[in-house]
Amino acid sequence: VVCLLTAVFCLVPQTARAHGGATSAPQAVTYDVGGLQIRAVLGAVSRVPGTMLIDLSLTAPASREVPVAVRAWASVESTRPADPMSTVRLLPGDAGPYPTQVRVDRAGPWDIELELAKDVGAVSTARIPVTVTLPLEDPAETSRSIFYAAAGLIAVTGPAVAVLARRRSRRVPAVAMAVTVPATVCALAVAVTLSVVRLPPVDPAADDGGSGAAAALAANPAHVNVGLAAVAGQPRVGRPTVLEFVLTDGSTGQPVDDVKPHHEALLHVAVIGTSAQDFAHVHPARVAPGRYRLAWTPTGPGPHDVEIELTRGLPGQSTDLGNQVIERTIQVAGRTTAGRSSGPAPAPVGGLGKRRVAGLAVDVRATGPLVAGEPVGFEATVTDAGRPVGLAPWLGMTGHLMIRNPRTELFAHVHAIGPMAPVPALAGVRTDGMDPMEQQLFSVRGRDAVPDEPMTAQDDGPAAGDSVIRFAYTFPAAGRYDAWMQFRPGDRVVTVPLRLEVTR
Ligand SMILES: [Cu+2]
Repeated sequence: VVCLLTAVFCLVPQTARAHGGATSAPQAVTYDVGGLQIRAVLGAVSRVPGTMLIDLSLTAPASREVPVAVRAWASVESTRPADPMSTVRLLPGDAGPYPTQVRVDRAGPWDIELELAKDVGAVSTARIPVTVTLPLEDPAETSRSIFYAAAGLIAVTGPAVAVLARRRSRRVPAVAMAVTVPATVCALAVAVTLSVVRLPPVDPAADDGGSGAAAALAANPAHVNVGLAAVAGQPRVGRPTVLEFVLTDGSTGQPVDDVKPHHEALLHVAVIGTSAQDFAHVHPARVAPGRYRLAWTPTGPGPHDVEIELTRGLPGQSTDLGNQVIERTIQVAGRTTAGRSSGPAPAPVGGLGKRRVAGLAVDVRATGPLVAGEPVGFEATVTDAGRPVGLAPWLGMTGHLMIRNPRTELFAHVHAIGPMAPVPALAGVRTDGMDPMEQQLFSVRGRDAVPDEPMTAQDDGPAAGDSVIRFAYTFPAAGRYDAWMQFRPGDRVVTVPLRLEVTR
């Protein structure tokens, strides 16, 4: 019966509802929710019942106090959150971090819910999927302990029973002998063997390629279908709307909930209008398994390409199944509203060279001509009144570069070369994190690799290297490309729209 049940269980197709994330190591998830960009760092859980430490921080501080209720839900289907919930008050002008904690009483899938005050906007709730894994979960160790205990018990009691029976001159029943003697021999053999031959410990994080389903998934990650719709009809220029993303598995049709945080978000979404200035890099909030929502106010009319970037993973494991970029288009009604008063003026679109963006001087250079099929390096220096600007990490690194060719529908998301956050203050060119091709592109010879950098009298201030970001990319074909370079000088994100001509 047991064999039959096992066989049936193995034959039941695995659904795509596996939970994302893991707490075997701290993980960061960023959501655009309630008009804020909130980054939550979830700490590892060492035992259950126990606490999960959570730090909330903001890319840009709130303009007024915003209370956030933080709750842990024991599973996606649970109707009752674990007690107690905690409340964080995001203060005006303070980007955090705001430390808090929730209580978890079991291993397995959890949802960490952030509920902002209702008046922050249409999307005020977000849930972070996390799989609580405990560090001492080692099935091999447990089974070995049971073996030792049982073997020891039999090895002691077997001969003891026989000796006692002999002493009292009673005949030991034949059945007892028939059981005890072989059992004793077996137990001794097992105990001796196990104590001599140490089985290799099982590392749950490394248990991926072994199981058939996991190996099959890793070899052929199922495509994600993304349904995209505006919740309240067609979006209009200047009118706040809510976009809903519904993720289903390409093979099972089940909601996709095994999305892993990559570069500190579950979904990275670029919304690109017909003008290069009509661009947003955002992170929709997960509201339910496979369901994400984004509050969005279109700034331009016409078709908008929505590039959705995600990585699926196996629950509780470090393995990921590779990146997918899914493109959708959404139509925006209305007309271009020249000279809108709300928000800062859009940055000018330009090629390589110097420009002013958001009060900063940005100089974008390339290591060589932009030729199809040849690697090229981009380098941007950000200064404020001639002084280097310290760039803070954003989404795990110092800079992002999105590249788009509307004619060929190419979309690329390139990350700044260099170490992942937290970025220490370094002077000159960072060679750690550069591969040989990148080192060659930037012809790294040491500090003199950045001649334009004002490096005098700055030894104790923000390091010069912190105001320079570098990217490497190979354009696949000639043509005109739109690109957006993004970085974070302090408590805001600056976007530099670029128009690049690539020759054959
Ligand atoms: Cu992103």
